[in-house]
Amino acid sequence: MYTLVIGNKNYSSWSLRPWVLMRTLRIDFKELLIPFAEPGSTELFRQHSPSGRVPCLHDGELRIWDSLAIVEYLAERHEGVWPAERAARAWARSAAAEMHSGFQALRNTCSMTCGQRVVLRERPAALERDLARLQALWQAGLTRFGGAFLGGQTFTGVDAFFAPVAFRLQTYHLSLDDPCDAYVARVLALPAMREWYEAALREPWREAAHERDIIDVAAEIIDLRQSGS
Ligand SMILES: N[C@@H](CCC(=O)N[C@@H](CS)C(=O)NCC(=O)O)C(=O)O
Repeated sequence: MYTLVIGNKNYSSWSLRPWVLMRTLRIDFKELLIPFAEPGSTELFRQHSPSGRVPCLHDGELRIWDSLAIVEYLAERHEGVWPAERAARAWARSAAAEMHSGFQALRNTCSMTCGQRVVLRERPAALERDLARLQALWQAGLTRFGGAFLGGQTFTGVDAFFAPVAFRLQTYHLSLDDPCDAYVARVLALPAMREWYEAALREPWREAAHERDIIDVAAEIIDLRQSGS
């Protein structure tokens, strides 16, 4: 059986991608969660992942690190990781790659924290540009392939790549147009997303660097995490 090594569910956007894909596609795996910045965690990250970063998939002796490499590895072994239709698959891979290497302002201003609700102090122009591109990209996928999801009727790798964005939009009260907001609601309602979210709320860890990133951009914060303030 696979083992998927991940970080904190509240913060680790990269970990969420393969996790939600594997859960939704019913690809069996054991989860190994290593919390950030706990005593010994740096050594554990290095022990379980060649890059010292998560996610990392273990398949027997094989180590596959980086969320995009993991999804491509899974696509070689399991049906449904990418859309079946060639044009949809090409589009889905392009959109996932764009997410993987882009959307810096969205990532930097709105770091993932599933269990908080944050009113931003300001919305920098670069963030507005990322949101406009996100909306155009999602509109294209939703209209072109006629599905509830970006590459068609079923949840595939491209949706997994944007799943952390759904949490970010919820956390920071960011809204797009109606079809895109409906897509966000659909993604957030998936059983796997609910499972991740509930687990994030129960996590006891607070990592100083992540918490600081959020305080730095916030005008107002509501913490929904257990024992949150
Ligand atoms: N491009 C990588 C990024 C992985 C990454 O940056 N992971 C972060 C957590 S979300 C990490 O492991 N940070 C630990 C550290 O920097 O020590 C991927 O897609 O997997």
